[in-house]
Amino acid sequence: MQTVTTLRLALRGPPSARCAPRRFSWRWPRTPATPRPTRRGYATSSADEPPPEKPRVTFEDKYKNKSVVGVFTPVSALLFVGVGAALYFYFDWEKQRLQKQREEERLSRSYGRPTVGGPFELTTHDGRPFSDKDLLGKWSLIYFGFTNCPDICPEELDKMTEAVDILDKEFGPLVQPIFITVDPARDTPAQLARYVADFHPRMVGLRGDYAASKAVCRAYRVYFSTPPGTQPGDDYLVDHSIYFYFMDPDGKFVDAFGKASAVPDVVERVRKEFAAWKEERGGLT
Ligand SMILES: [Cu+2]
Repeated sequence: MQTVTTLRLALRGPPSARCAPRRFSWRWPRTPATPRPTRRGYATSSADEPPPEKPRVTFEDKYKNKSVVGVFTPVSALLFVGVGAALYFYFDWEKQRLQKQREEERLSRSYGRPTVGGPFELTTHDGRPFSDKDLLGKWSLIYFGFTNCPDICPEELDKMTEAVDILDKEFGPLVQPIFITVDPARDTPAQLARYVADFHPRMVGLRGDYAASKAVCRAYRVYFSTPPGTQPGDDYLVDHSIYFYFMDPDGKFVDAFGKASAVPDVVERVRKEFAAWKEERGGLT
C-alpha cells in the first residue's frame, strides 16, 4: 500500500506544484494591433499584465509625415518637372502668337489707311516756314477752313480745341493743333494770328499762295472752291470739305473726324492710337 501511494505521488508530483497558479510567459510581439492568443481564443488584455501603451500619434504627425513622403516621391517630382516644362512651352508659344498678331495688326493698320498727306511748304501765322517735315516727331490734328466762315469752321475748331485740351491734361502737350487756310487771298498772316489765338494758344495757322494751298489740299484730299472772279475785299464763302485729320509722329494719316464725330469720339480715338503706338514703340513720340 505504501508503495502504491509513493508511486501516485511520484506520478502527480508534489501537491504544491499541482496547486501553484499557472504562469504563462509568452514571447509574443506586443504591438497594439496584434492581440495575444489565449487558449480560448484572442484576448485584448491580460489579467496580470497592463495593456500595452499605444504610441501617441497626433493629428499633425499623421498627416505631416504622410505629406512629406507623399510629395517627394520620384513620380511626383517627375510630374512637377513635366507640368513646369509644359507651362513654360505654353507661355512661350502664347507670347510668340501675340507678337505675331500684333505685327499683323500693325501691318493691316498701315496698309488699310488711305494715303492722306504728303509734302507741302507753307508759312506760319507768325511768318516762319513750315513744311511736312515739321510734322515729324509729333502728333497733330489738322483742320482746313477759312477765317470768314460764319459757323462751320468755328464749330469744328471749337471741337478740335476741346479735344486737345482734354488730351493736354491727360498726356501733356503732345498733340499739335493746326489750321490751314483754304482762302489765302483774305487770310493774311495777321488775320490768321488773331483767328488761331481765339481757339488755342498752341494752334498754328498755316497759309501759302493759291498754288501752295491747292497742293496741300490735294495731298490731304480736301476739296475747296472759291467763287470765280472774287477780289480779296469781297464778301464770299468758300465751299470746302469739313474734316480734321489726325496724323502720327511719322507724318502718316491715322484718322479723319467729320461733323458727326463728337469730342469724346476724337479723344477716345486718339487714346486708342496712343495705346497701340506705345505698345509697339515703347513711347508716344
Ligand atoms: Cu468753314
